[in-house]
Amino acid sequence: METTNQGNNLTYRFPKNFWWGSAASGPQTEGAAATDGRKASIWDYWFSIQPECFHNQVGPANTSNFYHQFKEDIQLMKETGHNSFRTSIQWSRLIPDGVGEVNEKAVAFYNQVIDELIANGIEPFMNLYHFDMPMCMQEKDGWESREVIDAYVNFAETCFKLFGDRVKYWFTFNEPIVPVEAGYLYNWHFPNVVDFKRGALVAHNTIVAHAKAVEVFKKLNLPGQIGIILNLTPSYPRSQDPEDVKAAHIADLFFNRSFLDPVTKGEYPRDLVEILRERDLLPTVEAGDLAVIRDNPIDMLGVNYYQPRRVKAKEEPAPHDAPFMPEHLFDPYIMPGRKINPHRGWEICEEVIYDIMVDIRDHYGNIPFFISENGMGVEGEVKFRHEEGFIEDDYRIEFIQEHLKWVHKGLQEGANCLGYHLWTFMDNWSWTNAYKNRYGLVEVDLTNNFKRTIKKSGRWYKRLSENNGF
Ligand code: BGP
Repeated sequence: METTNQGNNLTYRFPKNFWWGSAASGPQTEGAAATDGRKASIWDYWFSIQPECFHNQVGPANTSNFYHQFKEDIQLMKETGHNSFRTSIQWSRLIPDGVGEVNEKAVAFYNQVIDELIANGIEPFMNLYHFDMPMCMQEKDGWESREVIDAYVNFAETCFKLFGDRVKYWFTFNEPIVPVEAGYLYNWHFPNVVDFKRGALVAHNTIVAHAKAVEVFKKLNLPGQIGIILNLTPSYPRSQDPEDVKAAHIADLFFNRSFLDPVTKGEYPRDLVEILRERDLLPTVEAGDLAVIRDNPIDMLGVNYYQPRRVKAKEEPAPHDAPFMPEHLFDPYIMPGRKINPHRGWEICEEVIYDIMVDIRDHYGNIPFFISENGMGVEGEVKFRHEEGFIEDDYRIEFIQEHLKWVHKGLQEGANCLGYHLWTFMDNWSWTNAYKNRYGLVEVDLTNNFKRTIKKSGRWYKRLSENNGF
């Protein structure tokens, strides 16, 4: 595909030094799960006891083989126009027992990845937690335990000291609400608990762990910046009827502002606290927790955007004896005519990315942020194989363009957006969906030694980045 608008003739031009790249995570790409001293995370353990919970029973042992192919991959990042790339350090690789001895082989691996990225002109962005609790820490009750908070902060400090001379952009967590929803509310992920109050404790303790890691980072006085990556799902009411509007407000409190407010403004939204207090659902807050949250706002925010949340006022009240769920306060609303990605079941609504930008500009002090994930998972992409061998994924190019048009508009209107990272660089392992839906700019052939082939979108992404627009 040729871009018609090249060089000076661009319709959408982005600011100088805009970050073009992609995001991935250690557990979804490294593979080598039992290699060089790494120990199990909850994913390895869960797969060992319930492989049927994973698409085609494909587990996390050999995800995409980045551990062995990272040099080749970094060349492919160059070929697909990356000037920045995010991955995560696996706690279970760096400190296999959760606390204590640091695994020197893991240090060597992450050092090589970081150095190789920098040598190729790609800025490394490092995240410290991507749903991947070490199993030994889960055995101590995971995020319900204060001991695990301390262990995580020690892990974070170890990472800052080992790699902070070169990594300038750090993130404490990716989508910290997902382990709460998936692990403690909706029974999607291990430990498969359904208990709102325990979920609330997991959420609070995660935020405390985040704030303490930020505090440690600041004390070390390193050259970089630190933030967190949140998946924002703006809530839209079915109508402007006050009951629908209220339902949307409540959904927003639970699913966005529960994390966004404490990490940026240093406090929980008062109306959320009230809703929980009235129902006796507030988690235990220990002395000093609120102060550490208040005193450690982030430097910059990563925003993962995939889909909006549409809600309406409750039609039937929830049964009295049912254990509390957020959906007792609103109903999901299926908007007629919505556009859906049928492979993932997620709505595609591009202008929402602009609404997020305006919200951050107007209600969050216009803090620096970037789009840290956005992307489209498609099943059965091999049917789009071109006769020359690459996957002709025009739908992905269009998906990116349509979102970028709105990012561009937000930028023109003053939003402080520093870049755009696609989910993801190469096809990788997507949790319980395993390799069902493919998101990459680069194809990974699982039947042929993880062979990489750049897709049409990857070639297009390079031109996008080189032209700094389209
Ligand atoms: C985000 C996660 C990623 C990635 C992506 C795609 O929520 O941060 O890890 O998996 O979603 O979603 P999925 O893999 O569920 O299709």
